[in-house]
Amino acid sequence: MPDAMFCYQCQEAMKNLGCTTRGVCGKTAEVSNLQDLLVYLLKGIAFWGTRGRALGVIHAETDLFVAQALFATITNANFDPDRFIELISQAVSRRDALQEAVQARWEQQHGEPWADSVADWAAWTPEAYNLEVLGEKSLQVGVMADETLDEDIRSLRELIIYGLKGMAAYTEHAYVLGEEDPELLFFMQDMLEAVTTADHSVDALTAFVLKTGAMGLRAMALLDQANTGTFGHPEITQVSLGVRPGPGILVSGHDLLDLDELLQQTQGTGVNVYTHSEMLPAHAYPAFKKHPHFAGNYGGSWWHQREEFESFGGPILMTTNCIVKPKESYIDRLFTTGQAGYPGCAHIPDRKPGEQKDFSVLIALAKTCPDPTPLEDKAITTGFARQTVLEHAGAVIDAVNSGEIKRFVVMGGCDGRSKTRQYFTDVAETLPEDAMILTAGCAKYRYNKLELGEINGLPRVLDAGQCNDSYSLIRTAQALAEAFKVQDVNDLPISYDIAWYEQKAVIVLLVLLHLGIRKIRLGPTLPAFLSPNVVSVLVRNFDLQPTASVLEDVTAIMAGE
Ligand code: FSO
Ligand code: SF4
Repeated sequence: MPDAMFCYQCQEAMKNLGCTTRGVCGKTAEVSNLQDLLVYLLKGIAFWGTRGRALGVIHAETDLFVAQALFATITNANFDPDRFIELISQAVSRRDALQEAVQARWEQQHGEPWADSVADWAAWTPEAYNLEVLGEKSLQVGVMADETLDEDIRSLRELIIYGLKGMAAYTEHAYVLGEEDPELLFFMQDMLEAVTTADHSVDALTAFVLKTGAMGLRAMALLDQANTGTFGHPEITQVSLGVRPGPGILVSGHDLLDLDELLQQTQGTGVNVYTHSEMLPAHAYPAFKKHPHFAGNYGGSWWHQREEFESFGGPILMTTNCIVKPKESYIDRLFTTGQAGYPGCAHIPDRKPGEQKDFSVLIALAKTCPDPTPLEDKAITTGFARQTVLEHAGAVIDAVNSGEIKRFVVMGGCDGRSKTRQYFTDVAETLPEDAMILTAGCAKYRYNKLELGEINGLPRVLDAGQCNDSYSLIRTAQALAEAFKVQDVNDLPISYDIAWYEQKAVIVLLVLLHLGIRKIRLGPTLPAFLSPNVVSVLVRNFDLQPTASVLEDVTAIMAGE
């Protein structure tokens, strides 16, 4: 396979233009191109899926497969070419089964064979599932394959696809916990079909972007229901950052069911369980807190993992993104599961019906490993999801009325490697003491270990949870709007200073735009996939703005600008 690729789906895209030979994330050209081909074939499933629905043909497993496959292509989730070859092969066979059923139903209903033309993505079948054949095709189907495509159309199409990827991740997490919403799966295919439709104008695609935000909100609500319904509502919780004597397993990513099963399987084994990065908020759930061996959080956000996984010393489980190229020193202790994957790392297989995943190999390995090396010795507070905030609504409202809280600043999103992300630490430190920070996602690690004090007994940084728990922040804003009898959420004393990295942050952004939230600051850079005209539309309609200097932004935020 050649070394040419094109990917600009995340904030770390090379020179904020795009990665063209190898991803800054470590993704090879080979994997990037296979991901392009997989998305191309998902459009083929959408071709038949959308037509099938009109005829009453629904393949529910294939609908979910589309979400899982989209999830596998998000930044830093899966680097394994073999996994993508397998997904491509599944996509083709599922697509062909759907095609057969749709055409048969058509003939049954119309009394004549299907005669409509069929797009290449809905029909192309490789002669073999190997890198040579798939690689050659993949070069014809990527983001830049059609050089003549209008740049605004390309930009809006990709914005929709990246939003769908984030939505797919959230939807899949909800499905794993038994919360289902087929409309979300149908919508993903409607949009995959829409982005292949040549006559959709800029205006039509812009409307689809906002519809994607609306459905993103629905996906986040579904996941919130799944998480809180299964594990209880998060409670205010002090999480230790230190280590205990005894071996441990470190869990990263977002999948709470994986954590749940691991906690059950490690019970009474003498092996402690620690969280890393986005798994930190799990400590706030009643179902997990009850385990005495759920020991604490180890380290910081995802991109510190090369040092932290090394010093942890024991097995590490990556349940989703964000994976960084592992060092030799720990690659044989690094395990992936679900949609995550890395060549050379052992993968824990999916659950068999009615059974848990089998984590015994990690537990056995942990017992042979040294105890984790301590990194720091303090505690941080999490658990300010919607229920907790509502329980403390009185204190919050009193503090606003008395002037103790002048402004809320939503600083959710992702962390990343760029030095310019120091901006978010500096903003948190520079905001005056009457500003309360609401956060969710791994962006919080830029300031959640600072001593920023309290307001009216509440910490100045209220951590709602993982990036998907931005849903809680939205519910908090809506509750404040109700309490202060404000019609338009933009009239609340809330500002948005969002850090983004990958496609889950893209769907969160689209959700905020769908809710009509204006004056969002987005950093550390605007997405490379937004064309200048698309940026202008977002600026004109939503006052979206790139982050500027810390002082400029803090001054403007406190002035409500
Ligand atoms: Fe972070 Fe990675 Fe949660 Fe993302 S660990 S960057 S937006 O995967 O999903 O916040
Ligand atoms: Fe580059 Fe980001 Fe794409 Fe990785 S995901 S190849 S860093 S744009």
